[in-house]
Amino acid sequence: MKSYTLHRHVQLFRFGDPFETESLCYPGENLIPQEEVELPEFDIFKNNGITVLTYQLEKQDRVIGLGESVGGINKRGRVIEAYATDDPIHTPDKRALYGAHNYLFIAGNKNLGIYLDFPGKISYDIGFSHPDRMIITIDGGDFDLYVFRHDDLLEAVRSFRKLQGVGYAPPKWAFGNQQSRWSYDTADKVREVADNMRKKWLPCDAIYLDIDYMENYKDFTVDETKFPDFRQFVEEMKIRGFRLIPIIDAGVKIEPGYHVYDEGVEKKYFCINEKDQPFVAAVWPGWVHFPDFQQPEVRQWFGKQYQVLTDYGIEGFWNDMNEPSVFYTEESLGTFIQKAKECEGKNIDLEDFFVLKDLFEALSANPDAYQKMHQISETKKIQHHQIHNLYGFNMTRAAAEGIEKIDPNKRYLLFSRSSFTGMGRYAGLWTGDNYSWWEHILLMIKMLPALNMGGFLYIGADIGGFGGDASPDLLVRWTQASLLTPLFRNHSAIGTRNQEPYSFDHWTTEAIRKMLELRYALIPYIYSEYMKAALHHDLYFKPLSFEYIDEHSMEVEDQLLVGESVMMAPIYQENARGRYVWVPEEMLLWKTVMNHQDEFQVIKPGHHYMHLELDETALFIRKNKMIVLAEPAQNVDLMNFDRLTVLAFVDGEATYGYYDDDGETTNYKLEKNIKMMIRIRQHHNDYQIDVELKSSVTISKIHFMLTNPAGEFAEMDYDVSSGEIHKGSN
Ligand code: MIG
Repeated sequence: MKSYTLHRHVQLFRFGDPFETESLCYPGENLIPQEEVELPEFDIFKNNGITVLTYQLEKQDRVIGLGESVGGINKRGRVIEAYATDDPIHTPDKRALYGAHNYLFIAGNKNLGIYLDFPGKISYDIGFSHPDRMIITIDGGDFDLYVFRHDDLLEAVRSFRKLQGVGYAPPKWAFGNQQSRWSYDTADKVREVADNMRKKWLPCDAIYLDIDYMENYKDFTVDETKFPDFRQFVEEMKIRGFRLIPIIDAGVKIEPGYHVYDEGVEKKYFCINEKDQPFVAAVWPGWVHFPDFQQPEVRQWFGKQYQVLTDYGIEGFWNDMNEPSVFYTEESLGTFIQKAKECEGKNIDLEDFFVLKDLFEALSANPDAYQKMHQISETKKIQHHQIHNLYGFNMTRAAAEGIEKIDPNKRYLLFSRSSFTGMGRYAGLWTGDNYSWWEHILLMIKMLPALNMGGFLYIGADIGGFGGDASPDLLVRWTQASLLTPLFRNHSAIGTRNQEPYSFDHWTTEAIRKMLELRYALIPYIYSEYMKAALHHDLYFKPLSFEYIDEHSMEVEDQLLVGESVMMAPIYQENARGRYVWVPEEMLLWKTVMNHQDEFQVIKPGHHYMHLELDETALFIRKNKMIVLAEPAQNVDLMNFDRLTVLAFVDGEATYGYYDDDGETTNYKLEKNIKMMIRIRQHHNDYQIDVELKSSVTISKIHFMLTNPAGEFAEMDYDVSSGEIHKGSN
């Protein structure tokens, strides 16, 4: 083991000769090894190619991070596995989901952060086998261990994030409402969704195309029988204010004559089997090959294919099935069929029955396929299993780099299902196949900050739940809970009940419209906070414990801080007409109610039961903080960001740096785009407002809505051209 100091608080411990994952992007080659190696926090044990790191947990230690996984914000008591898995049933016992996120932060008397840069399987037993031990089992002996020793947790996260580079910047319209379903499988069905959205005045920016838009599930093809004149159709929808977002799957259909297949075979771009033949597996298209995204040349080639769709006018994609998901292989299918034949006509006993059943279930037990599949890394043939967790990351990197070449100045929407640390530079992610279960609203809330810690910022869950049937109240509450998630998309599985916002009764549609309008009103704040977090290695979603040190804030698992000014505490319980909220400091409650005026109320620190009927949404504005709002519109392009409203809770003095940019080009440097600095000084019910604007800014009017700790409310208008403030106006 060698050790290096990267920074006063950051050390790298290199075990053996690690595989270069490229998850981080600092210049590693300049490292100078140190003599003394010290890693006092861990006991290290190596056996049979496996490395076990053991950490002694103290009673009060909380373990947070590990990205996409079931469980709480505090993962203590669980086993979590980093091994990208397509598992559509996220029950509490599940250990692995789609992404592999090897970072965690131990918060207690001493704070410690770690990142394990290793592309294979790792398991984290966090006080499960033994209550005060964290046992990390690494399926190998060659890896990098980064240790972050900061007193402040947020600083530790920032240090980790800095090593990854700046975060992905989506176009601004990607913060609007998006509607999806598996599938709107014809142009007319897509039109119907668009019609309904506009007819019911439901703001929406994008409609999704799931696998059925393709010709026999072949990537980069469009089925002209279902989508005649696709180019024209994309344009028609764009004129109506909707972007179409097609899905791209990892597997390439085996079909001579299909150009992606032909070229891939000819140039040896696919993953191979033990005999160096392209590896064969089955997914939606039937038999497929998987591109070997480990090879830079393959990434370039695959990335270029996206142009087929951008040439049609497409501006966003979602990459799916890139764990990669395998339904079955020739071998697993063969074994099953053979056993089934043996049983045919026989009076089979229970043992045979269970063997048969297990074989059937094992058809999609991917680990076997991952052992047999191989990839090439710098001329070396490597078993896919060893580098399994990089697959989705590299597919998405391929897409991002390809798209960037198509138009270097344009931002595209891109997100992926599978991921690895570092992918947050290239794209966002969605949390995969959740269910229309109330429990999954809470699971989403818990996952958001854990994902942010790993640099995944453009994130969201399928609103309303993917599997199963959504009830109208579930959809309403889920929409409220997602109000501030950067990716805001309603999506549902084939065969489930329709759950578009207009699919239920009139009341539900109205309640959701109110929420969507609130979402759009919040876009200036969401965008400002998102971009600052991406460019400044910050957290957009934070557990309360990152800002408040009282004992309750350490424990809260169902409230989050969002950006610098807001606390959210959504309802995620069926039939609830309110909930308990922990308010760690005095805050301003902003309650929106359908068909009523908004309500504002100063809330004292403490535990509060908040009444919130189904059509009521609460947001909390932190003390001496503010949020920036705009008038909602039917889509983001139609919004006017020149007339803004600032909602502030001021006790003495509040300041805010508002970020904005053109929302579509790659010209998004942080300093340049802090478009205004706002300072509000309060004395009783008197306010002094200073707005410092960048010269290029087109903002013309700002409406201020101010509350002081006495709960007194004041409104005033700031006219930018004259610099004058008019009090009491509306
Ligand atoms: O095997 O493309 O997570 O969002 O709708 C299912 C169909 C494949 C899984 C994705 C889901 C998508 C679905 N896909």
